Amino acid sequence: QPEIITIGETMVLIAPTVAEPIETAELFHLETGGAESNVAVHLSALGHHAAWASHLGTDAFGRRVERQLRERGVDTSLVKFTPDAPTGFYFKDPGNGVTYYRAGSAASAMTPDDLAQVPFEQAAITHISGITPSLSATCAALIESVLDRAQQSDTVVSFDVNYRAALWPVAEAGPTLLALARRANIVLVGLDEAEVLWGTTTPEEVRALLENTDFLVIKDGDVGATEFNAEGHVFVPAHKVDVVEAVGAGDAFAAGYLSGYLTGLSPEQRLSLGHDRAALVLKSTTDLPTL
Ligand code: KDG
Repeated sequence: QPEIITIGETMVLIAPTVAEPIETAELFHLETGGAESNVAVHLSALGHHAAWASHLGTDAFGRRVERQLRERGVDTSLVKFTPDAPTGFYFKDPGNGVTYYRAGSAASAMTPDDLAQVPFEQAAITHISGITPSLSATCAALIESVLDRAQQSDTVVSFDVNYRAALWPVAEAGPTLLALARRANIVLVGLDEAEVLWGTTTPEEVRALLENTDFLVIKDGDVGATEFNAEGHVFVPAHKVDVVEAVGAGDAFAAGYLSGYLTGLSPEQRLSLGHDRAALVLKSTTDLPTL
């Protein structure tokens, strides 16, 4: 049985092999990228049984994504291939962010009914992110439904706020993501992200908005991360890293942290494990370097 279940869209990722802009880069990788499946890959690499649930198109891209994740140890038995919509994809443009081609994708058509087969009750952690509610009305309903189902079982919900400005405006994302975060047990959020969404400038201000969250982790880039819990708070500085490309580092951090949570490490140790995993990704152009 999976110790952790993650749910969310995964796409084919096209990224320059070296950190050069798309306009001039010559060689590109075809990879797999999705915040929630990235978390599952890192957790598998750390020795956990992690399952990823989602929809993929019945196209070669979908089969490729499923195969790559399975080969990296992720349990893909909850994945559905749907014929009516394609697998999404996106480009990484080093220095200029990402460009998505995901509107109308297979995963954006997921609905709460797709959760019927997902065995939340058996997983210690269910991990979701703030990307999914932005994809479609049915995906937003799916996330509400995950929280409803989780509340009726012992699974702990981990929510990575993951605001993606290219997908929805702050005016909508700010209140929606705060309401969702308030229903989760573990919340991961960037300090800069919280500032954009909620106008907070310090970890304490974020804590004031999410005062009942059991484990609130606030990441301040290359400075470090703070966990607030019932006993108080702990700060652990980030590693010094020569950053090549940062996309995917948040997922790596989440996985390291959740692995530490699952194995009963102290707050300090689990934040450190988060930084260790993030450092691996920061040094690479891909979301998922060989782990
Ligand atoms: O965290 C990395 C993700 O941003 C990337 O893998 C793509 O899932 C993705 C998204 O929606 O941005």
